[in-house]
Amino acid sequence: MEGINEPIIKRYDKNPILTKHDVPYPVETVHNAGVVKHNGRYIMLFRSHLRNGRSIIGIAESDDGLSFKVRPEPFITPANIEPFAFYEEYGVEDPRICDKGGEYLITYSAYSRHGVRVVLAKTNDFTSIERVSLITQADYRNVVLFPEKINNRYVRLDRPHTEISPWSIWISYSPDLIHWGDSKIVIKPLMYHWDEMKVGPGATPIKTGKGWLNIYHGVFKTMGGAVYRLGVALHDLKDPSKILGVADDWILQPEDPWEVSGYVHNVVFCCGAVAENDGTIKIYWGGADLVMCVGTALIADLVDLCLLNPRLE
Ligand code: BMA
Repeated sequence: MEGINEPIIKRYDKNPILTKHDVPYPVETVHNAGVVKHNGRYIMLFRSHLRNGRSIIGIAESDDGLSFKVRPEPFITPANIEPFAFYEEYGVEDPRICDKGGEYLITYSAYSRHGVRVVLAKTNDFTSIERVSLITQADYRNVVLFPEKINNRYVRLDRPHTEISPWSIWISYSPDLIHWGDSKIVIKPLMYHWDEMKVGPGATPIKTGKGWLNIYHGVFKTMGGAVYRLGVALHDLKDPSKILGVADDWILQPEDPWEVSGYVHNVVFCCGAVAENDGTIKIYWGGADLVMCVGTALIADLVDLCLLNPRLE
């Protein structure tokens, strides 16, 4: 019988699935990875800190989505061509991958003395990558692209920084993936709730029969520091600025030793999930900004959590 305290995400019993010891070049962390299925195999783009404290993005492959092998060379390192080099001086972080029907769009954070911006890049084969454009100004992170055009426009979620209110999830639209506008705030942190400090998009939105499933991260400040957890929200299929429900409960919190303690304590942070044909989803998260972990859930359970147990604003 399913226990009342069974978690909605079942952690893989061989977590963590990837650590710095699996990487054949010097890095200190392996975390915050985007994952996608390409030609039946799983491709993971993961962030690693170098020993200078700045980050690069490596690549790993897998047949089953659980056991990954890292390629000998990193996949994205700071650019040496302009205008990207200027804005990637301090490193590249937290990639998301969007499968646009065989072409893969990658969005990642670019750090420099001018702040953090988001770069859009693309690849067809995960052997080479072409940078397309810087698609935000400074002080944006966590851009996730919807995998299809909606009402003839590209759609994204992102998370601008502000000093005035808690950091929130916004939606924007584009005719060409380069020029973005019509922006609107869609999910705010809720006071005295597990995500009260800030929220941000996590995985590329997953299309379900009942709406777009958005796996996001939320942060709560405690006397022991901030705690990063994962939550879910459901966006209307035809108008994703319309929220059908934000689940009241988190779906994952730091519990395993490598989530509770590491490079940054008490962090589970998601940049990617893969929906399988059998109704399950593999959710990938960085544990304590140090290692990569995976777990599975039923997509229907996550959707129900949004619709049947929504938080009250
Ligand atoms: C956020 C980002 C993430 C990181 C998280 C926890 O602000 O920097 O890349 O995983 O903090 O440290």
